[in-house]
Order: sequence, then C-alpha cells, then structure tokens
Amino acid sequence: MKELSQKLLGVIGEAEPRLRKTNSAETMKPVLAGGWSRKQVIGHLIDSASNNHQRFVRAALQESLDFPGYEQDGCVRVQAPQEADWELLVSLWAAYNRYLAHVIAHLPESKLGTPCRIGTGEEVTLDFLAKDYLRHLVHHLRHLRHLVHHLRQIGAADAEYASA
Ligand code: NI
Repeated sequence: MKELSQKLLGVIGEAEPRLRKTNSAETMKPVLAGGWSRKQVIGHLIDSASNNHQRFVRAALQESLDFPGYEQDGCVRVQAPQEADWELLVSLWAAYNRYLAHVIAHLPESKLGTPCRIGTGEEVTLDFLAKDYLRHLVHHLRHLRHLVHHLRQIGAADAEYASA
C-alpha cells in the first residue's frame, strides 16, 4: 500500500495550493448550474475521507466488514459546508488525507483481501476500497480542473467557473 499512499500524497500536494488560491466568492457558486459548489464538493470529500477511514481501520481489524453506505446529498445538507470557512474546509481535507495516506501505508498486507460490503453494494476487498477511495477523489478534482481548462479553451477565462 506504500505506492497508493504516495499517490494520495502527490494528489493532495498538487491540489491543495490550487484550492487555497480559489477566490472566496467562487467557492460558493455551483460548479455546474444546479450542482454543488466547491465548498460542497470539498465537504463531500471530507465525508468520503471520514467514511473510508472507518472502513479501512475496521476492515483491518475484522474478518469481514459490513458498513453502511452514506447518502451524499443528505450528508452535505446536514453539515452545511456551504456556510463553513473555505480555509477550514481545505485544511481539514488536506490534513485528513495526509493522515489517511499514513494509515493506508500501514494497512497489513495480510488484511488486504478482507471481504467488505458497503451498503447494498457488491462484496469487494479492502484493497479495492483503498484504491477506489483515490479514484473517487481524483474524479472530483479532475472534474473541477477540466471544467476550467475547457472554459479557458473556449475563451471563457473570466466565466464564473474559471477559478479552480
Ligand atoms: Ni462523489
């Protein structure tokens, strides 16, 4: 898991300064019309980190893991990241992920095959969950970035979405 841990640290190291530079008004606006703002996306990624933290640790301690899924829209609504400070969100998200990278690096090799069921999903292994965690994180970060690149290409550098 050392390699996955290093990749996670690399992704956070690359994204964190870019997120910190985001103009504060931009962090509140929907990234796409009707969708989540950057604050809500980071709030969602903090949920993902905390849920996966518990999955990883429990799966490493148990023979198998049955863990509830999480309702992403409900989680964001209840926690109201929209009203939280952007710096706080980014700092927590970055620090939580750096700690998770440490946890991932220490997951015992012998437990990577632990069968895990999340909500009503198919049975997967702890190894899969850890790799899938990074895939999900990268998916959301790419979504923010590619949108910006695309808007710049079409000459919309000053459009409301262009500050990721
Ligand atoms: Ni997601």
